[in-house]
Amino acid sequence: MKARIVTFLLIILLSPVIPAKGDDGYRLWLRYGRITDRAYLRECSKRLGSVMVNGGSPVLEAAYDELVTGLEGMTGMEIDMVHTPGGNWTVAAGTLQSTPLLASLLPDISPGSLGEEGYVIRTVKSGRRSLTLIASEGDRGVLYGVFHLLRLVSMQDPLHDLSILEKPAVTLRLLNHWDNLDGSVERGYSGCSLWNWHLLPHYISPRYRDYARANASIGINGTVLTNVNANALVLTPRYLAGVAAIADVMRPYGIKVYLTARFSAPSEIGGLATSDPLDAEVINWWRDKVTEIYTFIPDFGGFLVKANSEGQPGPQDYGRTHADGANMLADALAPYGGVVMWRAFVYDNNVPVDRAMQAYNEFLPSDGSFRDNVMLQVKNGPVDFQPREPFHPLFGAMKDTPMMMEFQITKEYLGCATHLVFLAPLFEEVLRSDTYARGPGSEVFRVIDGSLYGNRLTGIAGVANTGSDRNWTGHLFGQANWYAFGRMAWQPELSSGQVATEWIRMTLTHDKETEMGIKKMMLSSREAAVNYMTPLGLHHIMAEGHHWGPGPWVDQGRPDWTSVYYHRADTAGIGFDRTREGSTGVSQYFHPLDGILNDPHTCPENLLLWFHHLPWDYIMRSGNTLWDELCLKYQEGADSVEEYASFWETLQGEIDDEQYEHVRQMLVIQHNEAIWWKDACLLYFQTYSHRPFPEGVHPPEHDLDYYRGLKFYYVPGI
Ligand code: BDP
Repeated sequence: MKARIVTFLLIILLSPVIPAKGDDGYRLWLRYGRITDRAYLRECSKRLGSVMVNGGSPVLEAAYDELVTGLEGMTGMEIDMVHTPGGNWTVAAGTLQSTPLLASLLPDISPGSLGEEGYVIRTVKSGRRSLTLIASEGDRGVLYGVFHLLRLVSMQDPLHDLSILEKPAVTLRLLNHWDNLDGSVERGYSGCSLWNWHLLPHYISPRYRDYARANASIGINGTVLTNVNANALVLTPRYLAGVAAIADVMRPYGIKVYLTARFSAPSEIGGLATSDPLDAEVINWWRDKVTEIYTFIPDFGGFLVKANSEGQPGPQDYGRTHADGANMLADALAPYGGVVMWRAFVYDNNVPVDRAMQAYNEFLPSDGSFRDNVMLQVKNGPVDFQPREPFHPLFGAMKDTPMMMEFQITKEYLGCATHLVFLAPLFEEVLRSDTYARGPGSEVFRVIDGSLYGNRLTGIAGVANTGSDRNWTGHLFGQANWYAFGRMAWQPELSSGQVATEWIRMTLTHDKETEMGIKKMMLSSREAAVNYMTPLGLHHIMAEGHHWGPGPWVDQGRPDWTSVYYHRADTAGIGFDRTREGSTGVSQYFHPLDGILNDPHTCPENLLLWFHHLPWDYIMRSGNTLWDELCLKYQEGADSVEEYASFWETLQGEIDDEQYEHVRQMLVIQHNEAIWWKDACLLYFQTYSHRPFPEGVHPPEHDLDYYRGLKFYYVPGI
């Protein structure tokens, strides 16, 4: 004990007071860097010096290991592990069942109130001792509680009077990897896939465990390993052995593994003449395949399916419905407790209906016809992960089908991994949108957490932005989006500001002023991107194919993949008329929202051109004409990035050198690209508006032909 105090004092005296140098970002928000605040260190030493551990499951082992590693890293203390409840400990972490002492110290926690994943963290007095307790009814809850305590320490939050009770609001909190078996990642901008199928199952990269730790620390409890544009080969034994090896690493961190199921697999790898979901042989094939999968992975989570969407096979190829397809797979999985996440991202160029309306039209009639273990996974907006979209009208409309939210963490349409765009405000905006499905207060998050219609199954998925880059996400601030997704999946009502604060303190700095500056930048960054890419409700005007950079002129090929389909600019004005006189898209929303959106004077201006085609001289609330407002928004977006770049330069020496320099260079790229977006879009739209740029808008650097002529051959992500 004495030796520990001496070491501790030495560490305090020798602790560096300058920021660490050369952080390559690998450790994410789990840096566990040495705390330099001496008063806080004293508090840690008083309260967290010895941990009572009890129970030896792999999940509890992972929890204890993390607790000790984290505390030792942050405080420099050597943590005592005490194995007997009667010993001299200050922290206890365990389940109420396996550690009766915990139950006796927490008499108000009644059985069933926390569940497998919920936990309490509480400071209690026992005689003269002040104890910190982490307790759950399940091992995973203990793990989450441990990560919560580590977060508090990492943020240097007070530790003396803790009274925390947390339970996840959503049951399935999943990452969706769009990773291919060849190691590429569709719409991935941070290197190659994390999964090395060539070496699996024999070589287990240490990254797999660190990936699991990072996810567990933010409450993510499932991962879909493969691309929605699926490859049936992953269902063959050679790959299933690899899936099993990954699942073994994930399991102690409470993470289940899922796969995408290619609907034509029975014909492709099973040798059957058909993949018709009502064919007896096909039904048997899937049943056997699922049984085989569970012999490899006993806790396999289930299938994510993209069917009859963008050329993928599906039940409609055989004249069957989405429900026929989903239910057939669900029946095969049901005996093992697996689920089907059936994607609603369907649209057909041959259907002469506004693309934004097609998924609603397709799925609403099938509400109530899915098996209990099927969820409909719906993108946040009705088109495709644009910088801003209204929420998808299926949220609230499907009363008898559990709806799973799909966000895109990888920034396919928001500057790839090059732009600093914090997505929490986007997640928050969508989750808090009121659907009015059961009157005011029927927010999207209440659909997702099941409280609106009393759904038993609840879920939220994020298309991952992780890859083989050393810092996992390409841009350092991409880590914040992974972090935000997990935290908001656990608690959809969490604010973007809270999430930003946590991430900044855990990743970058504890200096208040620096923190406030970075937070301000993060919280405004999504709006900045909307402004320099698609202001006032514009959407889908990016370059075709790779989607990098502007392409408002794209007018060739499949119409619903062009830009002109969406912006509809002409000499009369701009915007997509989705009013009752137009495509009638507004009518898919509940009353009174339909009416609010239908009228340009009540429609939120940030969605104006999503719902309305308006004349160039339409007068905006600011008093500007629509044309002037559009130009000024583009300029505002580019100016915001210039401000971020200047602000960042003030941080030299305030944060880690490597982090500083990485972001500094990225912001220079982002600023150039923001100007590129502004110039290209404004020059193009000017060919219709025939109006000059208003005062305050910087003249474009090149002419329109220059921007139209830019060609890029090797953009990442395709
Ligand atoms: C689009 C992507 C495409 C995906 C598709 C999907 O461009 O790569 O396959 O979404 O979600 O945004 O299925």
